[in-house]
Amino acid sequence: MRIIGHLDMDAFFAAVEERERPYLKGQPIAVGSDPQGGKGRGVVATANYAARAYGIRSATPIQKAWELSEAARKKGLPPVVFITSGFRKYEEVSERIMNIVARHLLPRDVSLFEKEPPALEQVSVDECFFDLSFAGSFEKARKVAENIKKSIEKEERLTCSIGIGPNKLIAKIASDFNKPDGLTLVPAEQISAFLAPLSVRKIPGIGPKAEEKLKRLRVKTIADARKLTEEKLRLMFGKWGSELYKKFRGEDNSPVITDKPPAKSIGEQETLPEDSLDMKVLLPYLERQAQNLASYVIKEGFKSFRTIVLTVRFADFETVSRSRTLPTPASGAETLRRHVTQMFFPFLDRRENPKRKKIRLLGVRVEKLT
Ligand code: TTP
Ligand code: MG
Repeated sequence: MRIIGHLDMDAFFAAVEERERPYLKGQPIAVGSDPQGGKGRGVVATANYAARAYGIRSATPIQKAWELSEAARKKGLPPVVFITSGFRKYEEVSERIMNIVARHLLPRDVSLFEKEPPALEQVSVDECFFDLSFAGSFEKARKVAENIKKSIEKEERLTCSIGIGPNKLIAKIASDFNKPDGLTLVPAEQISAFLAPLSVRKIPGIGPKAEEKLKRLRVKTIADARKLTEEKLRLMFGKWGSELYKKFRGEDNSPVITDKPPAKSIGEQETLPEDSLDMKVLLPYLERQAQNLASYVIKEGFKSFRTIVLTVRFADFETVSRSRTLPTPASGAETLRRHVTQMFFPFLDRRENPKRKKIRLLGVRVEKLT
């Protein structure tokens, strides 16, 4: 039995900005180009759910978004906070999310080694398909999905929505079904009832034009669309009509195309039980990670590493990585520990931590393995 999952982050860019600025909690936020007091050009990349209540969403012209915000302000509602996007940052968060998902698809020890690529296909910055067939049943797949959601919540303080179905088509429609923070399962026997009341627009590929064409035949829901014969659909849409005929019935055989395995690296990261800036608390964590990592390197059949990456996440979720590439390959727990500690000290003072923020997570990774 195939069990496929689809994950999509909720209001992704906006949620990343919101978590980094606690004072924005609950405020309407639009991420995109600069509105320049209503004269700006460009569009909104995304809006959080509070700003969507004002009618602002992805691709809304920024000028229009500004007007909607002003209109809300005149009604006594909070104006929209406009944030210009930092795509680089979202890519980094995206990568960490994909790693979290991947981790849950593999036995614990194997995931650490990034050995076999997990059956995960990233399809955009904030969404991916993954194969959950290994779980064996929908109920067990639900457990895995719940754990993925919990890990993302705990490690990234972000919410996502997950759909689970017998194929990619159903998984994708299901993840969108109960946003934000949803988890929707649609086993094979429920496909027909699940799809029936939905708008034809929920079928990926059906945009405003196809919707309009169908509307002329008084077809609005997928149940309506199922009354059309395959021949009729082919007349209307050409070859694509046959695909649509299947999609209206929830049929889809497309495979999860496993992404290329990531570059060889081995890493560990750990969220501390409590935020801290106390060297006596933090150093033992790093030392233990260095120790573990050095033995994983050997266990994985490598002799040496050349690049060491230290990741520090502060209490406010700002995340900084510093790497050091050695002139020659090195090995051993003691060497690793020494470098990691040296790299870490600046985070305890002005050099890397001028605001003396507490630390929430520490991670160490080694690369250029030979
Ligand atoms: P989406 O997943 O479509 O949107 P979203 O995550 O913001 O909100 P939802 O809760 O409905 O999933 O897109 C993911 C990110 O991609 C989004 O945060 C910003 C970016 N994006 C654009 O830059 N332009 C666009 O037109 C769209 C649709 C998305
Ligand atoms: Mg999304």
